[in-house]
Amino acid sequence: MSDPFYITTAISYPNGKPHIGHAYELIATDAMARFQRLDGKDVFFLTGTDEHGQKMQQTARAEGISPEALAERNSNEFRQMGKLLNSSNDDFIRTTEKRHHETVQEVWRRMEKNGDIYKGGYAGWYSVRDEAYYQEEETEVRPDGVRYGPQGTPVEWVEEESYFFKLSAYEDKLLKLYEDEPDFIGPNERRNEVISFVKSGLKDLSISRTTFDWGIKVPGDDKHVMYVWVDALTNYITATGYVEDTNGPRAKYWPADVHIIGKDIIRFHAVYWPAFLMSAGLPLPKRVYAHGFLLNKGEKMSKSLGNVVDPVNLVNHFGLDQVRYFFLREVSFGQDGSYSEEGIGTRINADLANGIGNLASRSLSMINKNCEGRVPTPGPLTAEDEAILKIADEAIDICREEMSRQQIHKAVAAIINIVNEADRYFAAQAPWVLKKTDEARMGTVLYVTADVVRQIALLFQPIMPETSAKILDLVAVAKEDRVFAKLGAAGRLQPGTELPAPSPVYPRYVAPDASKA
Ligand code: ME8
Repeated sequence: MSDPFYITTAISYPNGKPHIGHAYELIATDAMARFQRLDGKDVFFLTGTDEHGQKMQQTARAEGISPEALAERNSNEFRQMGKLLNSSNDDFIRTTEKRHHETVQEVWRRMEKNGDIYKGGYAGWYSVRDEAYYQEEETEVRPDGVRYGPQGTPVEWVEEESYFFKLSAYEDKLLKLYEDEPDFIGPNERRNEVISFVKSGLKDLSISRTTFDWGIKVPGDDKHVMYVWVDALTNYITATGYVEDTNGPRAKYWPADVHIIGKDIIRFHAVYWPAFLMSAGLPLPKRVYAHGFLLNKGEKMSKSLGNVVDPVNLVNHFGLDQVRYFFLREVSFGQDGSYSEEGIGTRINADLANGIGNLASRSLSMINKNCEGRVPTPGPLTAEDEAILKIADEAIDICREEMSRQQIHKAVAAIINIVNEADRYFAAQAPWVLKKTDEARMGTVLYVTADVVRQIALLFQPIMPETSAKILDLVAVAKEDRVFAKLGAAGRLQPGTELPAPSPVYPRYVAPDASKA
């Protein structure tokens, strides 16, 4: 039996259409899920939508529809985006589903039974948009006369009866968790940020609302709906069925190996979530990893700036794998990243068209013309042949190490390094010269290059699933051999195998303006 591996994205608010930040998170998480699958793990990959809360209710009211209808419509948009991006998620959870209501209410009852929930009154500066209360010193009144919270959203004074979670009782336990499990939070900047937040003292958390009703009801007190974060975070365990049955078919996936989220919600995942789970007596996820924010040409995306790029347009313009590649290569996963059309175009041409695309097409065209379209039979290998094969054969070790720490960009860089080395090898060996002087040697060089192309395509599958498959078709790799176990000597190309006529996989990107000129 292969080891289970459970990975999640945040669940998105469907109060609007998905934007490029959502697409980015899904692409990155998909690449990690695909990587582990190809590496032999039994993967469960979850994404979905976070459909309750005041913000949803307000947006729905503004549009003159019910929150159910709003959730349904936009949740479908998120599902569609997943299809468009070729996301390989195994499930898509909606917090309005019955299975989720049941799990959340059970988790609540367990926290209550453990003595961590009490009723009290709550008053404070509340941001509807952040769905969070802030302390007075975290807010400011701006020249427009409006008071704003730390995320730059307006806050209002709210007083209500509320249930509280005894978060203050978890300060030491959380600090011990961060110390005992140094990998619990990544990257390091976020870990430090969370530790200093917890060290500064934790207040009990208001976890129910009476001012609106679009949410999961508090067991035994119908006037209250649960605070949306108690509801939302629990989605990760709902989908495994672990709370209902620790022996159920998906229970083996809990605890999750890693929750992938954006840096703005690290506090919820690294402070509240483990505290809730400890209270309910449930196992904790192994890791929470926060990626950075995408900036459009260096500016924060915002609807008012009009630069919230629609992922559909981006994919239609550049191609899906090209977009996936760009974000995973260009942005250091864990840091903020900036993108622009020029930047994407340049990357596509440098790394894909001129890089792997060119290497594959030059070597495979030569095989097609000079080796009767069959994988040539290699002669004795030279030190140069051995050296380039070794680089390709061993790249998986680097990729595994980097992917285990969510350093996707470094894994991609290791694959691109093979392309660069192989280009150098190909140029130095000059098989087009050997064609006239030493055909047997030409065959060896083409064989070695084609096997390196095979390995590059195998490794690129998590990043660019569709185009990698095309390259693997060109080197006639059987479907069942497209796994990491076949990297290196285990899956070398078989001499004599017939290859299809090569066709280009990565066209050059020409900016629309330039093509008119
Ligand atoms: O926060 N760049 O939902 P959400 C990169 N429902 N990532 C971005 C981004 C950007 N510009 N904008 C948003 C929520 N994200 C909650 C999560 S989880 C139990 C509940 C990321 O739709 C953001 O950081 O506002 C988050 O990880 C995800 O997109 C969904 O954001």
